[in-house]
Amino acid sequence: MHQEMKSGTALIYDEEMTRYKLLWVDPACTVEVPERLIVSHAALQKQGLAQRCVTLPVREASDEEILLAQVSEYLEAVKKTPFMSLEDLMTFTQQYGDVYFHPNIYHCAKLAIGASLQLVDSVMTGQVRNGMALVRPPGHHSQRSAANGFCVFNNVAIAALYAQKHHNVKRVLIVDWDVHHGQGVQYCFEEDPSVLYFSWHRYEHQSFWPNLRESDYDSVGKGRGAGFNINLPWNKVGMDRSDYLSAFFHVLLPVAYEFSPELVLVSAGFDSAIGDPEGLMIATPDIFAHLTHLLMSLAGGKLCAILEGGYNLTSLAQSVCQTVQTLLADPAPRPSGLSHPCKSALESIQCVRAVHRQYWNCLKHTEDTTVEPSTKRCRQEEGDGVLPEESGQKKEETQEITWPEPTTRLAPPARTAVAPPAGVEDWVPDSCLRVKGTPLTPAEAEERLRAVDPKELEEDGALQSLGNITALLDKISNKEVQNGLAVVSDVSVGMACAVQHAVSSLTDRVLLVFVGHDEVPVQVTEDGKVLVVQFCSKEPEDRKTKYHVPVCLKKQGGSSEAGFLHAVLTLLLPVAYGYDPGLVLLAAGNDSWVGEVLWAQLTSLLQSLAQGHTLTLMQLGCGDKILRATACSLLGDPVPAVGPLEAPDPQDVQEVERQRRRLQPHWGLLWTVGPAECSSADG
Ligand code: X5A
Ligand code: ZN
Repeated sequence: MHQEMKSGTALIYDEEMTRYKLLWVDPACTVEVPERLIVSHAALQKQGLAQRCVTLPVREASDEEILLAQVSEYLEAVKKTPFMSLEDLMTFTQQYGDVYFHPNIYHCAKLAIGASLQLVDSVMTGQVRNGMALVRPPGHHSQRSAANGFCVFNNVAIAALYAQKHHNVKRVLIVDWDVHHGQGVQYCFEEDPSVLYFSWHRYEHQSFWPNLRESDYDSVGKGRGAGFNINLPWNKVGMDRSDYLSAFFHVLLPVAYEFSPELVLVSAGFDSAIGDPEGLMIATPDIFAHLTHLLMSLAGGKLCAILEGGYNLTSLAQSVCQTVQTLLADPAPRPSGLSHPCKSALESIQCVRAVHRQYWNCLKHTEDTTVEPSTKRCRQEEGDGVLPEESGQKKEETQEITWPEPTTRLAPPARTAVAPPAGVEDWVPDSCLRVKGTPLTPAEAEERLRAVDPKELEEDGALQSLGNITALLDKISNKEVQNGLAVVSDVSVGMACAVQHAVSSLTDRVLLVFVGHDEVPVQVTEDGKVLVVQFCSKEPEDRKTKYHVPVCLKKQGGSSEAGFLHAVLTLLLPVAYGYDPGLVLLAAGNDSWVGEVLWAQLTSLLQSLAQGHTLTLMQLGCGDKILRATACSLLGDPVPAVGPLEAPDPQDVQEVERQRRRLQPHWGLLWTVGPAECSSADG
């Protein structure tokens, strides 16, 4: 109830947009079929997802709206297409690349924009939290006066400009995860620092469509817009989930947080998923749950996904469902079996980080490698006739490629259970389930907590706290609730108890994230049952194992937020995704310095793991504000944006980088340069 009311998800679709198709033979355009929308919408209905969304009607965009990103000569020309003969349509089409016209496409193109603007309106007015528009024709290849790549008008570019004009939005982030470069979007905002455009795309050293020099990583924007265009070219096919996640952890997310958008638009093309005949990538549809989730913590959750490409009907429908189900705040599937990005992906990631380090504080520390445009490098490599190392693993042929259907994502009947201390519960949101456990007996407590000084259990409420923790974990274990929050008299004792109980009855992998200076009362062993990430300001004793990640950050100053986020995005998340816990335990000690905004961010981001199974432990007396923020984040409410970040403290960054280097041999998602270091291979 809570979730559907407070964080509604809009779904915008109209069958009318299926009513145009290719009327002649053109091999370049055969994949762009009406069924793309039909199967996507049918899958959403079949899974009961469409019914959970707020259905909004489409509308036609006005001339004025279209002209936000197109010139009037072009608009006037397209206006004539409904009245053209087949022959005239073919002739008209020929002046553009890889696109086709149809008597009804102008109408559909106006609806595609109108759908996108309806979505922006509903999100910006707060009618819903987020949403998706299922549209045809797509938009990101459309240029001011040209159709291109199945696109007539630039839906996403117009949506961004419309949001700025009508909703006073200052900064818009456009994430283009379609497998093609949205060059039309790049051209539109090249000189505009108020719109940050990120695109990854199949490139293969410029040999893949649209074969543009300016799709390479060294196109960073122009003039005042320098730094606000981020291209991540994929120079091989066969990119997988680890490649995509690394791009998010080490390029997009740090920059996006620093930029601090007020609205996130996603050019949501699913030709970057497995089975697609255009992309030839191998990331399974579940990856879109994670990409979506990771973006939902930005801009106060204001996210509009607008369909672009996606040509394998099975993969497309599954990917659309993964995206919408995540927008609806259902728990993401566990990110199992991740490894490390491939050599070619690492090279691209390293290059894009290097060219952007002069624009973004979060990238300042990256190696100042001199990088040549990848187009040049390719000719050298291929001139040799020697294929790069990994090319054997990345297969060109996709016939008969199959993958398991994504698992059903079931949300437990209740989202969040809270065990508040008796009498003090003003801060508990109504939709939380309240839980009171049976206090442990002293004998039970001692049995469970052999590592803890029994004196600590004599404290007021200690046994009740432990009973509450046990009760919450049991409810998570029984799938009665997704996550829980316990306010405890002693966080250290609570952590020890929770880890012990979770390992014995819930999962064989617990991720413990602790903010505080006390020693973590947990044995970190090489069997990997527990992985501890500790944020603190004084150097903890370094337990030299891959399962202990101390992050020593400075406590005060305006730059502490940036340092903390840097650690979360580039160290904690990559390790956590590689570890793939069955439970996340999040604990704030009584000396935690992390404020409620960052804490809510952390809580929100970590819910992409362990199917959302998170138990949070907070110190009694830590304050209603942070308790309420935590509970709301656990409930799946949008978390407040952090705000544009200052430069992180260099010492903080050094500490994170030190740990990153130490742990790289063990956690492949930490890598940002090739094992041999790609630049050394050139020179
Ligand atoms: C929206 C989109 C792809 C055009 C490919 C033409 N367009 N070869 O995915
Ligand atoms: Zn595409």
